[in-house]
Amino acid sequence: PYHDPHCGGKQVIVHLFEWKWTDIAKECERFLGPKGFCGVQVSPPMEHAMITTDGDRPWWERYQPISYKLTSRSGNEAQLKDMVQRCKAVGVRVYVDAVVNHMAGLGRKGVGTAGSTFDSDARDFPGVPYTKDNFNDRSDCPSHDGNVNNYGDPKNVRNCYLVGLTDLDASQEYVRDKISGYFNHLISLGVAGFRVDAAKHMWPKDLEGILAKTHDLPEGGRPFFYHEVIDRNDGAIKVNEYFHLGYVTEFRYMQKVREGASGDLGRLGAVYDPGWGMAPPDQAFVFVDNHDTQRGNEALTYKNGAEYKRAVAFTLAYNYGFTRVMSSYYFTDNSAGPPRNADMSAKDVIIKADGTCDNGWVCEHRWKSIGNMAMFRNAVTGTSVDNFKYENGVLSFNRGNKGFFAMGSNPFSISVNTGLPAGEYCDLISECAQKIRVDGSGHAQVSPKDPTDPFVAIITQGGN
Ligand code: AAO
Repeated sequence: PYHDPHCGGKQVIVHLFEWKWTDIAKECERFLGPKGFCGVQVSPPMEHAMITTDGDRPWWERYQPISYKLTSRSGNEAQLKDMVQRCKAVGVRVYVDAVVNHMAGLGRKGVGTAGSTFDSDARDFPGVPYTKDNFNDRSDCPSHDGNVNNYGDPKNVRNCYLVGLTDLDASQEYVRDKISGYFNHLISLGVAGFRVDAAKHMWPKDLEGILAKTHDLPEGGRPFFYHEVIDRNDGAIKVNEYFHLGYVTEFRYMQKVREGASGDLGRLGAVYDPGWGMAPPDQAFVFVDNHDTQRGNEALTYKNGAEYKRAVAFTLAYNYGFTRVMSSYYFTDNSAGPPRNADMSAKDVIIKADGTCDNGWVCEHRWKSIGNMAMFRNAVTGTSVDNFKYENGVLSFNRGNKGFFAMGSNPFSISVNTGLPAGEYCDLISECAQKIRVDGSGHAQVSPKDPTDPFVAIITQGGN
């Protein structure tokens, strides 16, 4: 029931990490709507701590809630509402990154981005309000220091403090009311769903209680939910505990797609490994990197260039899971916040004449072999992967009789069975700068238009 993103059957979400609401509204109108994106995951919109380190403000301060007032580094409630409505008007929905497992970290006190006072050590958050009675205390947590430190024990994972973040006791009706009240406020503004941050650290039955108090969307239907549950079959918490509550993040996909895209592309045919406990396609929420893993060593990111493009384009072409594309800002320091002005506000996203971004924003979603694949995925929904083939460094397959995709580590020219009916189809990657001619037997001569971007993607519906 929580698996419908409410975007008219479209299939791709983009995470516009740390973008301002005013910029997202414009991006929906000028790019995401026309390109067929389903929606945008936005950074946490609630009031958060302001953490100044070395004169900077780290991105991760936004994962330390102070209240559910909608004033954050990305903008205020009026701007949020305007964004949600303008995006919706062009068929693009907004999904909120919901930080509801905890409030700000121990040792912090002061004022949040909406002006609320707080004192974490006293568990006092008057902007909600939450008091010390609303948090898990040491008697609920089996670890010695009160922090999560044993992923083999569900009680430790869910009752202790994740990196010292004050852990809410969501078994309480009062806490469930406050969290669902936050969701309901956002739903009333037009938000269509939520990423639940640190869902692994929440009891599924508590999430059930919260969702039971969460309203339908104004236009009908349950909101869309995807839960951040990091499961590599190496701990006590399994993704399947959350299947009835929505999609689950599938981190094993991230690892598999990296292995495939970095070497023998043929291995990509085995990215879904049910034997490893990976979520089935209709439960898995998949991505090549996210805002955490792009700061570690385990994922491909924009810094990997061609390999990264292969991983993302493949993810969108293949038939596993519900997909999210990452859109970043350039960084070297893992804590560094978004490109910012002297007053700490995020810089505007500037679009250059060639359609790429400026002012420190990477905009992976505007790279041709990524942004143009949303339309491909929409068009081939529900079809199987056929004629999967890896030969002479080129991977190709078709999606039923609706689409054909090919990519290589190098420029290529192949004669191939596309599985498609005869016709002349636009190559989506080149934005129709070339057409691919399929003959009566389904065969075509296929090569990338731009040799530096070795991808070809064609669809039959609306693609000619
Ligand atoms: C900041 C400071 C801390 C300070 C704290 C409180 O950095 O030093 O103590 O404030 O003042 C973000 C930042 C944090 C930041 C926090 C609050 O990343 O650094 O703390 O904001 O400002 C676990 C959770 C998962 C979580 C992830 C980061 O399960 O939910 O850690 N992700 C979300 C967000 C994230 C955010 C929060 C949660 C908090 O996406 O941005 O934090 O709101 C294992 C476990 C995983 C665990 C990882 C990392 O994974 O299985 O559950 O994730 O470890 O601890 C191998 C293993 C695999 C392992 C993996 C690690 O592959 O097989 O088991 O490596 O990648």
